Amino acid sequence: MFSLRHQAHHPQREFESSGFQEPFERPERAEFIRSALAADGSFEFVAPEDWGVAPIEAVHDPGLVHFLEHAWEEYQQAHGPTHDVIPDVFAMPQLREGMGAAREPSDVSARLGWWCFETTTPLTHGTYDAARSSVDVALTAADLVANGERFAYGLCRPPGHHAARSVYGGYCFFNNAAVVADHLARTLDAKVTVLDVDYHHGNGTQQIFYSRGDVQFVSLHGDTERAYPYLTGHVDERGTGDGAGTTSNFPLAAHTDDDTFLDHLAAACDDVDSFDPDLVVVSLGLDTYFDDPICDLDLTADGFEACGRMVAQMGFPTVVLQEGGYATAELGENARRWLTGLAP
Ligand code: SP5
Ligand code: ZN
Repeated sequence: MFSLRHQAHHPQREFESSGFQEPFERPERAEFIRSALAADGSFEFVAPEDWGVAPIEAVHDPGLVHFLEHAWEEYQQAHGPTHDVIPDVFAMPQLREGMGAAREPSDVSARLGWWCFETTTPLTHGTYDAARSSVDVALTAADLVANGERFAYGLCRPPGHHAARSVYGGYCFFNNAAVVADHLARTLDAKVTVLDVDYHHGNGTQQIFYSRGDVQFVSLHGDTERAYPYLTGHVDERGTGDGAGTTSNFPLAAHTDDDTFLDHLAAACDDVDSFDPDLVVVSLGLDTYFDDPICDLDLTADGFEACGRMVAQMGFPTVVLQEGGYATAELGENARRWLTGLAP
């Protein structure tokens, strides 16, 4: 599943560590993956369908969806012309400590910091369309698996797992994996696992399902004591209420290699087996690669193939959705190897 509409999201720059830099999350990422899979010859490409906003609003605040649809235009009218739109003030709850909850501001600049939690995720003219297309790609892949395919891969861009119910960031706008997991759980009355192997903790997915018993969230990630997004991903986060025990986190040390990662993945798969889902959704980040420019794990292409093989061995119907991965030139080969391990 792949859509060219991702190209409409093309930020000029990312504001991080007190400076602007070339965005790491850029359109070529998806192009490299698409061309590597096409060159392989054993992948069948399917065009995505339009699923509308209803499945998105089942996991996200409709206010967030509405904001993302209109914010770029509103900002241009108020402060434009600009190519990228980035918040400059954040609605930290501490500002109103002891004064009751805040209300959503009316000013568009203030609303940016209400709906977005950080500075590296610009809105551009085409961001909303690209983010919608990414969800359509994910849901079309899920639909194939719901209809009997053992595996499908959604080449999602922009990625999704940092987007929580009511806030976007981390290069993510709509949480593709969460939309898919919720959609499958509801429409099939099924138990679904989201297995997140991106380098970064899938804070958004964890938040969306933290109190749900029908969707399990299992994540391997660089320990958030040192790694983005910092505030979630600890082993003692296990879920609450109906979701008690349905969240598992596996924080990893810097320079974790293939063998150690696979040991942790085996433990994660044990948790999945115990939950015994009807379907598995994989949040596939390839930023665990040794040469990723913004991460510090040491996986290789052979390791990725072994990961795909281990996930397939669990035996569940599986939807794989693309998340991060910033070693752009090697991204296609790494995705191809992971998927080849899954479905040789
Ligand atoms: C989907 C995905 O992989 N999102 C990743 C988002 C990472 N965002 C930037 C991390 C910023 C870490 N800043 C470290 C400062 C070191 N100078
Ligand atoms: Zn990541």
